[in-house]
Amino acid sequence: MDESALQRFTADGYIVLRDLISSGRVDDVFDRIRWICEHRSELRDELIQIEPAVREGLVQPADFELGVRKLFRIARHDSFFRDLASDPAILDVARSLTGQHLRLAQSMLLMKSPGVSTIKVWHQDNAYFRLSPSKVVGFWIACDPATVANGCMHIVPGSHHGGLQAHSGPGDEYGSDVIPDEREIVAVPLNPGDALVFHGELLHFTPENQTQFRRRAIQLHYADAACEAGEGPDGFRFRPEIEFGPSNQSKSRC
Ligand SMILES: O=C(O)CCC(=O)C(=O)O
Repeated sequence: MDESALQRFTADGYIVLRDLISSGRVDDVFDRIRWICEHRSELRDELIQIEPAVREGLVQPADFELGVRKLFRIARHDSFFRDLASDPAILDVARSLTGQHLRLAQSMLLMKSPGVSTIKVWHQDNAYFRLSPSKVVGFWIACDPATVANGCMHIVPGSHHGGLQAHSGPGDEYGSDVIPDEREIVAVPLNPGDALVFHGELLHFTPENQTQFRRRAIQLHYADAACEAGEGPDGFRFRPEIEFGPSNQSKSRC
């Protein structure tokens, strides 16, 4: 990472990296998601989150995959996503922003299908992890084109400087008690393969998908291995997935 990108990350709490993963790899991601959904009986239920409207029987999507909101801990459980999360290009950026000895704090597939999705409320990811010091960075990698209309990331530049805000609410509605002013908010549309790289205490939100097109994304969080986790919200337990030693050669599943 060059010095100017580092300075922008420090000041604004985010940078955008274009073409972090290739279009061929994005196609492989789609194939792998399909495969995982077809073999879902091999995944524990706690690793799949279904959209509330689908769970409650209000909407019936054309297939199972279109009703999935999130797949959790996917790099821990699937070798394809483990390889992706171990990509040296991603690890180099994560190391520049956190530390040499890293942990993959969390991996997720974020699906936001048409006709079923809801917003993800304003929050800071470190409100879940409670990592101290807050040397944690997220990569939100677009797989479909991510637009304002289909639910791209929205952020508040510089909000990481304010530290952790009070959060409350149940389950996936756990969010910041402070809602940002419209004028502070920046939408971050991305092309497939591009990544928003953001500080673990940057306030962010995604609106619902109002289009008929899919909006799939991968989210990976890395933290300095020396960070200590505090007590997160009810039902959330910090469980890192992979540990990466200071070189790209040493890696172990947590
Ligand atoms: O809807 C999204 O893609 C973002 C979700 C998110 O920020 C999260 O789950 O922490």
